Amino acid sequence: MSGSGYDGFPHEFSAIAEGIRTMEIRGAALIAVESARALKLLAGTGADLDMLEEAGRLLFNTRPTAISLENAVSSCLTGAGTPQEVAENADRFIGSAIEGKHLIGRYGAERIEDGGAYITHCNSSAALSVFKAAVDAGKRFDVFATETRPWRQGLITVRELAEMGIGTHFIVDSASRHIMGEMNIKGVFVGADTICSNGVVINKIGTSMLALAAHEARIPVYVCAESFKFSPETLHGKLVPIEERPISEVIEPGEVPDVTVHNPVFDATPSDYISAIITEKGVIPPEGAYDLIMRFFGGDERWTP
Ligand code: RUB
Repeated sequence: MSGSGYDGFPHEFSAIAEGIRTMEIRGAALIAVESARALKLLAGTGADLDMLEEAGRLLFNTRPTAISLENAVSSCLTGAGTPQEVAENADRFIGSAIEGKHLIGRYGAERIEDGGAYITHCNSSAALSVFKAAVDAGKRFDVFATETRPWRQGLITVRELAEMGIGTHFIVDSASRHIMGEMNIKGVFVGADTICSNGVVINKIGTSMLALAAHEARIPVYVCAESFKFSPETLHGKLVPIEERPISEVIEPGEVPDVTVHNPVFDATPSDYISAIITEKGVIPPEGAYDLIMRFFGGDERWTP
């Protein structure tokens, strides 16, 4: 990987950063946890604080939209006086991410009805933790997973759902509104990459259309997200950058000559279409995002468990 910005970094570190950039490692929680792990690995190789800071910058640049990654890196680096402290901060971040997912599952499972049917979009470990906790609580229900063009993360989701023994269904993205009516859908559960101070949720492209359809169909939309997916930067007006990925993910190169193809991979869902955000700190209305950011990020913009 010489010349790709990783020169001088050990392979264990660059493999993780490159895995995040190429989406071999994906999902807002996992890229955050893996970034913390990458910094811990680096700290263990004798890297000094300057190198760890540089590593943090390299990690930031792998995927621009998910604030989880930035919050993980700053949770490890901000205020750390030695590489050992970076490693300890990384362990703390990883531990609370695991615990957080468990709590989200528990709280979210309260919203799953025995015999109900639900929709999920993309592949969110937080949303899946809700379904898993509901199964563990003895509930039986069905989940419809959207394909999620263009990366088709829905295929990962249906495998995970089926493994849990849930009645699993696969639909193309555009079938969502039809299925809501036909299948008596009781709720939509999605994840988040970034949650803004005004309660707007940034998640996989198509989430806003799904939430709009659910709003029109009077079906609740639940966003499942750890508190490290909230963005303190949005308090100061920053807009969330929406990642654009190669158009080769959408269409064969040259298939439609003279046509501009677009591939934005996230979108913004207005708070009006969100019934609740299920976090490890509790279930909050989207309007509660401001308070949560003030409480858990403090004045220094650093997420603390
Ligand atoms: C994944 C995606 C997920 C969120 C939440 O996008 O949008 O819904 O990241 O996931 P991509 P989780 O596949 O482009 O990374 O709940 O696992 O953090």
